Amino acid sequence: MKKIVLFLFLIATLIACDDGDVVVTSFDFDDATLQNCGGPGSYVFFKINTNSNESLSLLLGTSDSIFNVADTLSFQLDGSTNFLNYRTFSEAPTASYFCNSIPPTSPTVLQDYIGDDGIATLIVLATLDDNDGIEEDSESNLDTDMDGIPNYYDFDDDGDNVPTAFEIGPDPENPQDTDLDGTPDYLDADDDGDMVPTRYEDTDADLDPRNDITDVTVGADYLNPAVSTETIVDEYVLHSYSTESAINLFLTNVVLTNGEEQLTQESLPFGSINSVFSGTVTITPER
Ligand SMILES: [Ca+2]
Ligand SMILES: [Ca+2]
Ligand SMILES: [Ca+2]
Ligand SMILES: [Ca+2]
Repeated sequence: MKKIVLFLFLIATLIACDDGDVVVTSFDFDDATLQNCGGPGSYVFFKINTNSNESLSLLLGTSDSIFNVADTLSFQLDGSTNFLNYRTFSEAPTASYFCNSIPPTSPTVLQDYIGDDGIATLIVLATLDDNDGIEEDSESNLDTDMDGIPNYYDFDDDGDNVPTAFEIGPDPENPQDTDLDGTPDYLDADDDGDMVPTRYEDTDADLDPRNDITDVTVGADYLNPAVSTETIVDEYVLHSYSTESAINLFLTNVVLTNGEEQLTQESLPFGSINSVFSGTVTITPER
């Protein structure tokens, strides 16, 4: 059995060979997981086939932050700023091989193909969420307060400076509607229906109407129709939302060169990573 395997292996080897040297290339990364490390100035993406001791790695030298905004980015492989490496090793490398700033001396590189022509395309998908307790359609650009932030990641949907999560009340299925006008507080710019917008029932103008209380037995003025003290506040409170990015990476028209040897790949899927970046964004919407 071993002999048959060896025989088939040699055939595969000889097919890949065009100048008489024995070139061992399986170039099989279908089951390998795409991994990444690095950041602006040196993004590294790599796949390791631990069975055949080979790796495919891509370096992108862009100084931009490429993961935090939904976009489709294209990079021309040029051999210096952006390049691909296909390597075979004496034994399988680990992630640290690609992620150390000083390249490790082991395992030994047996063959090193450099891809200095082709296009790397990176599709970045970003999921933005205000975590406000309301299920909102991320396909919809509905923007109730027209502050430029669609409801699905606007933590204050009606722009009254009282966060949605606070305005919903105890039961998200039946959000609170203080003035019973059919519009729940979190979408109502005048929660108590006293004709003074909630954002203006902010006597100390600290961008929080919740702490302006004339009658402690009723509560905050913005929920008390008997109090209609108006203070013009035309600023929005600081907004925050979470963002998580997924990527899909593929290469097209790649030419990998190792001396006289050349491997061409018209279409080379590199794989995807579900959570390549996550963070919190804070912004103050413009009025
Ligand atoms: Ca909005
Ligand atoms: Ca609000
Ligand atoms: Ca209402
Ligand atoms: Ca009021």
